[in-house]
Amino acid sequence: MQQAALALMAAHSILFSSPTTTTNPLIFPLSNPNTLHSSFTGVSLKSTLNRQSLTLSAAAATAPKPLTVVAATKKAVAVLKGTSSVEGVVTLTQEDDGPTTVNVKITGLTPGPHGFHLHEFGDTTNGCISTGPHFNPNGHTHGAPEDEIRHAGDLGNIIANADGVAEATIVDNQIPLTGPNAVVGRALVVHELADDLGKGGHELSLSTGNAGGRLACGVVGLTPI
Ligand SMILES: [Cu+2]
Ligand SMILES: [Zn+2]
Repeated sequence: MQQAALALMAAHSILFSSPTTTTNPLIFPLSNPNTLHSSFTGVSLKSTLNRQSLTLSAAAATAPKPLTVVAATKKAVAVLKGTSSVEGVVTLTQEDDGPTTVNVKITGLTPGPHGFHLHEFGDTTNGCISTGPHFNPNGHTHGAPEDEIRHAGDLGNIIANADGVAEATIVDNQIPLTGPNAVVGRALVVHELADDLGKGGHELSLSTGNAGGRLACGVVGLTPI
């Protein structure tokens, strides 16, 4: 198990440092239909990985320059607007594959909690309604951000002060800025009411948290770091 993991890590490092040396051996078995037999492919892959490990060791021993791993920071922003005076700006930043930090400032709210979600679509052709349901790539029911069973887009509540201003910093693992579940191109929505986090016993609790109307929304788009 550990050996396999190490081999995979080695293969991964190689992919970063030298794409040309990995592409050829990986493509080679696919280009030859005779090697598609399952057992042979397995053996072939294993030996390919071993060879890559050796290549890595040799390269590390001879090359004076260490591999440079550049931390990749991604940043996105959403400008929230609606049909009322509610508006705001939300920034999302993510380092490598770490959690996404969401900085929220929304004004014009009634004091108290308001449901705040990442909705599936970045489509505002019909206002915030056309942003669709909560982003839910895993087919779960609605929940709280800290729940295991939740929509990826369930970011809980933000709380407006007496001046109607809600400021919050949310750190979440389910709303990455890249990869298959990337949220860039989707929309953030702030609601009229509190999100009951799936526990209100209302018929909408397990789909929307019964958070009421959509006051303002904004499409998440990439921005300079
Ligand atoms: Cu919502
Ligand atoms: Zn939800």
